[in-house]
Amino acid sequence: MALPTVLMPGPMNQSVLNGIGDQFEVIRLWEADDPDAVLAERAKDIVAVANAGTTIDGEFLDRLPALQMVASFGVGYDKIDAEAAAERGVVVTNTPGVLDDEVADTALGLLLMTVRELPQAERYLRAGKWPEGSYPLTPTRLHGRKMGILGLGRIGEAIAHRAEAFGVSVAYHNRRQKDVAYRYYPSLLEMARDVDILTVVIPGGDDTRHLVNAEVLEALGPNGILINVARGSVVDEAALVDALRSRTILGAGLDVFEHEPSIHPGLLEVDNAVLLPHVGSASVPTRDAMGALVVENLVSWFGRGVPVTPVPESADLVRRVNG
Ligand code: 8YV
Repeated sequence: MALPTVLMPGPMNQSVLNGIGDQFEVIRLWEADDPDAVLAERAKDIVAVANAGTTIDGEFLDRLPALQMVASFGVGYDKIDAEAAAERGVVVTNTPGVLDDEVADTALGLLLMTVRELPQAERYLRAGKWPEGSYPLTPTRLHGRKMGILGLGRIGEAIAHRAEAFGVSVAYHNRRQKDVAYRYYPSLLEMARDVDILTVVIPGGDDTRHLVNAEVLEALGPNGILINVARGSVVDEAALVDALRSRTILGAGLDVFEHEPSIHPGLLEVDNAVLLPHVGSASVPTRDAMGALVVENLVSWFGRGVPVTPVPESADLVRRVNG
């Protein structure tokens, strides 16, 4: 019997290829000389897409009439139109849970780097400046600060636990209050006024675009630190550059950017921003665990008709399929 055909639009973690290689036929689209021709020729065979970062919208889905599943690598799936997929009977899965600790560790590392200017201090040493005098004292410190988490999901809670261990108190803003001990703010602006660290962990997409704007940054204030490990689109980057230049806020630690991998030139110029190249989940064991979950979703769906980690937009469809 022919193996089910999986389309891979772009390169993925090797663990995905290793995991599905002998159970599926994999079309490695990025290696094709004429990807459109390959898609047209193989469209009727393609039952799944294994995806890492390619935009999948209604138009793309319409080209694949036999498609049943989009198995996405990563917890964020803002590049996939999951509602359009559900309308077409296509289940979307992501990889939640397995990267929470890694991303939370990165967030705390980034926060410490930003507040205590650790990358700048390291650059000072490497530039041979230490013999001329000590690195200047940092204007502030971490413990005793108040963190407001924008998007208290699983990663947000992992960040909250770590923040508390560093002597930082925690509050949060979500659309709805959760059953947790942290103070809830129905208004992001009010939370920004009351805290001096704003940590962005909310999903990207149209609903959250530019939630962190000039007004929120102004409210965060001159002692305020912005940390973003979610999606660049949540922050109005032009407003952030203005706020960093004018010292409306003290500093920013960013792992994600609006137009990554292009970086706003203003961010590269300011000395009060720490910038990382989207490495939140980027360790071999964590990326392997994410890859394994992509594989589990494909194997489970095509073996038993049950996705392991469907996204909420696919919930009704899964219920209907499974009776
Ligand atoms: C990865 C991420 O960088 O999980 C996410 O949403 O942003 C990261 O873990 C991304 O999935 C790589 O494709």
